[in-house]
Amino acid sequence: MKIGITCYPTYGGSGVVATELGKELAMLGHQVHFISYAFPHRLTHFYENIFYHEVEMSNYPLFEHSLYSLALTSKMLEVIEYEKLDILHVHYAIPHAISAYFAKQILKKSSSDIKLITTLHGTDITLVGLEPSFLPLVKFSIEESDGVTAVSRYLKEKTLTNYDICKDINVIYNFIDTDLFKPGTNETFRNHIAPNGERVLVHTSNFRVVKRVSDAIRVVKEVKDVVPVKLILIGDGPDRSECERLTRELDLTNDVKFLGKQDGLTELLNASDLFLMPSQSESFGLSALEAMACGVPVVSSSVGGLPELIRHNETGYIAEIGDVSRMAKYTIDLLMNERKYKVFSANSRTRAHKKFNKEIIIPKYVKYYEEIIGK
Ligand code: GMT
Repeated sequence: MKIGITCYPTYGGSGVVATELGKELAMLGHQVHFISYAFPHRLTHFYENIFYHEVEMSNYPLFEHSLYSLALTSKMLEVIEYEKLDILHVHYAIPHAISAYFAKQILKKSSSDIKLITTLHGTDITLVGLEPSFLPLVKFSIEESDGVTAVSRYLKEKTLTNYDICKDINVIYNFIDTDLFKPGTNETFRNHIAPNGERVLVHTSNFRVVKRVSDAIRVVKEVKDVVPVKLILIGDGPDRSECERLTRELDLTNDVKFLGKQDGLTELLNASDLFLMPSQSESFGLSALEAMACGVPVVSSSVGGLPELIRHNETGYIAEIGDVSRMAKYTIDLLMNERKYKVFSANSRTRAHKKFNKEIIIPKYVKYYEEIIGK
């Protein structure tokens, strides 16, 4: 098959999923064409079957605001027509699904039969998509897609109810390469971050307000008097300065370390004992899955698709949003009970491997492509 993929190319789970999917499809012998505004950061080296098409932006002085959606449509048109794509698979509805719809309509005149698949990832449905200026567009683009997938059952239900849509949405969970994300040790970093044998908590995100990173910091405040811990915070974003201020206010500057954006996530997870995900909204929680695959149990909030990923009292614990004291209690419970910890750690790895391994999920996408092409 010849497959076009449009996604956000830099940081963020939807771009990671889209790029890893493209790599796997290419390895299966399909031809993959990425169409975006920048080179996807997970394409770390040259892949024979992968091509990249950058969206060209016009900077005509009259256009005070960027016309990215239209420029994207133009690039889609070009790639669909000249590369003879079978499928255009867009990740994150806004604006990708709308741009793709226009491209498909324009190409109808040249009797192109491109199939359009939209994968819904999260805030495209639960947050920004609900803004009055976007809602009708999101609803329309979902209804007009030839196929739609959602990364959790929760997100599927939210889409159907929030947008009053009657459509078959295929739930295909996010996936992970469990040969890359696997348990291991990283004593060098562990000794550096926790020189006195403290336990290491970790959180990684794009530091948006929905991630509630400040709750992870407050958990440290409650845990550290019972179990000595360090918290490493990986990633960057709008809420980081506020989190740094809170860390100073709570007198935790020695216990909470902001590492910023990092590559080498597996090494950092291998130096960690427990992952905190206190999000306000989370349709799946790919970073929690990465931790689980490394045998790191997760303490999370009970939102969105997280209960489909994390098994309460088996692979981790789930608490109400904002219930910092309960999250702290669960953290202490796991860190103080070595036997239980080992069981949870093994369960996390097993669940990641058995249910969310790429070997299980990628064939679901391929099957779905075939089904949509066959329609
Ligand atoms: O929807 C977003 O906030 C952005 C998106 C991203 O690009 O990071 O995250 C969503 O997609 C991920 C991959 O499918 C999911 O693992 C995240 O849970 C989801 N984020 C939210 O729902 C907040």
